[in-house]
Amino acid sequence: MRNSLVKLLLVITLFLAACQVQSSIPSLLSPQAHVEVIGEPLPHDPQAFTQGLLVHDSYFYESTGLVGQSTFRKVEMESGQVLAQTQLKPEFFGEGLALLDGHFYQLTWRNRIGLIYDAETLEEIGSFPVDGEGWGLTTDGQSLIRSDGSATLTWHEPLSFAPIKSLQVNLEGQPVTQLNELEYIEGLLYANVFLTDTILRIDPASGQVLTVIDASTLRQESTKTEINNVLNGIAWDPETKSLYLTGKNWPELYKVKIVDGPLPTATTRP
Ligand SMILES: [Ca+2]
Repeated sequence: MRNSLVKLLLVITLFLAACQVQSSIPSLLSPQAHVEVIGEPLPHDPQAFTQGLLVHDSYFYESTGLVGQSTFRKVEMESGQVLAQTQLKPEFFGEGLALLDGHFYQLTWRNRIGLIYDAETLEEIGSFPVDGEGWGLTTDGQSLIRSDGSATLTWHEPLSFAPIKSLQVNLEGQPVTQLNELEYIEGLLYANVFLTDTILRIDPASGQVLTVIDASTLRQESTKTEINNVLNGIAWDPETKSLYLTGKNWPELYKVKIVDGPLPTATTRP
């Protein structure tokens, strides 16, 4: 009887350990970092199923998803107030968002089309074909860079969206799939890994993961009851050199800094 109890406790312990590992990217060799929140959280529309986020001229621009609910919107940073919004066609599922040379580019997930907006008027002025799925989108200032749920990132020409090159993202020699929201920050790529609290810092030349960033401190209560309400918004303000993170249907958006080293455990945290 006692042996059975010990075995049961062991199984439960191993199960809990496995759950913890699955919630982040296991990495013993790669440099690790974690995020710390700066100041008070900013409000974020809890109805916004965030799929793309960026900062331009001190405003957030956001792409939201779900069929029948997808939008492209301009948001006041401090208040979270939606200042302008375009509702996508009901069949479109909004995804990644990038700004390049006076145009916003918004991906759709499986509609095989992307939308182009004038950056001044926010009017939709065109579209482009997408070969495959659209997940995250960002720009290095010359090309658009797309994730598609796999471990591969694809560089595209602006306007035509013609593919230029592809690159596989590897962590310790293994491809990392489910790359999602993207942000290009000072020469490096940052990517959410779908359904995890992990952001990867990636060398855009080699595809190698340089740092595994633990953002689990931001996890919302809603994530525990709705598996899809995950971390999924990375925005960099180049003017203030500030980094912002949020998630799907999260009521808050955070200004954060990335701190070297793993997240301190509860026992070592001050
Ligand atoms: Ca972004």
